[in-house]
Amino acid sequence: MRTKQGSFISPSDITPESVWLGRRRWLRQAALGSLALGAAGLARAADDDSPAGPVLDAPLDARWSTTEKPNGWRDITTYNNFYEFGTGKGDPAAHAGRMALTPWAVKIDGAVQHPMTLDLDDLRRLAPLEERVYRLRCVEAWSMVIPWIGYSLSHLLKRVGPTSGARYVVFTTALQPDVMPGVSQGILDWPYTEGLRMDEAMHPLTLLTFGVYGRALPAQNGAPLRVIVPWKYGFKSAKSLVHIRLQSEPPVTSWMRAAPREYGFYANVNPAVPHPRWSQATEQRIGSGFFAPRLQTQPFNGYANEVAAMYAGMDLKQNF
Ligand SMILES: Nc1nc2c(c(=O)[nH]1)N[C@H]1C(S)=C(S)[C@@H](COP(=O)(O)O)O[C@H]1N2
Ligand SMILES: [Mo]
Repeated sequence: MRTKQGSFISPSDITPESVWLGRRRWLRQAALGSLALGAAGLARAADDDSPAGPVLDAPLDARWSTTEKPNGWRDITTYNNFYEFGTGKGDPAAHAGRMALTPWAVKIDGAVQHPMTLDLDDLRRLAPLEERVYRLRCVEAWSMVIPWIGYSLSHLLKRVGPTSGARYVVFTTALQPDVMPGVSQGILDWPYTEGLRMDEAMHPLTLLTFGVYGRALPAQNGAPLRVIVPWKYGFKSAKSLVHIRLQSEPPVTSWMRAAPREYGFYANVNPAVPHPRWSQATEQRIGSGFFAPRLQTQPFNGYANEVAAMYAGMDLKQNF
């Protein structure tokens, strides 16, 4: 067990790294197999579990990765929340492919010395890409294990030079109403916005994410780039980013406005604070099979050793 996180995962949750590496090798072989088989192989690849799309490979960063068995590509790319495309779990996979992804630019401004607008190539080159295998815990009480590719958001934030007024970071998602059937249904105040305190945004676990499973992010997972904050409920991990703003005031995010009686700004995973309509004590690991027992949800989604110090002195039952 090389990672700190291992210390609070129960042994039955753990898949030895050799099995995980074996899976990666297996997936590569499966991809080669479909090349050798030509069109027949590609047709089969469409309904098997092989990663697809442009290759975006990066070395595994074991320091920040769990050794739990990752979900398959199919789970990760067909069971999604991306309300811009509808509220059904299959809606993002059905509709997000129509999003216009090129050209793509992200504006970074506000309380910074060097406001800038960067295109996707600039952003990808800004720091070395790493593979980070993280748990994702949705507020709806399901979870997955996902091998993301990206780098710590802190690299980008350091580049723009935060000023002393930079206490919060606000993320804004792309808004393309013509191709986003969920936008005209109301649901949230669009565009989707999320936010972090500056120290949370600078934490090495907070990942500016460009890929998954060795491929560029599929549209439904937030192409071409998103943020992943693994110790918070999944809704904090905003997709398809177009704007990152540093500011002194705490933002009111889309979900805070839409559901003020549910979770607040922090939204740290906390099994002790139930949702108004359901418990958060346990979670269903997607893909584990209908009869698999639910897992105990861990404080901070199992990242307490890494992040709990940021909340010292805060009442986590109030400031959720
Ligand atoms: N723009 C945007 N980002 C979003 C969402 C959304 O509806 N719109 N849903 C969030 C929720 S609730 C979750 S659980 C995760 C899901 O990410 P995934 O579909 O890649 O697993 O994305 C988050 N980011
Ligand atoms: Mo979620």
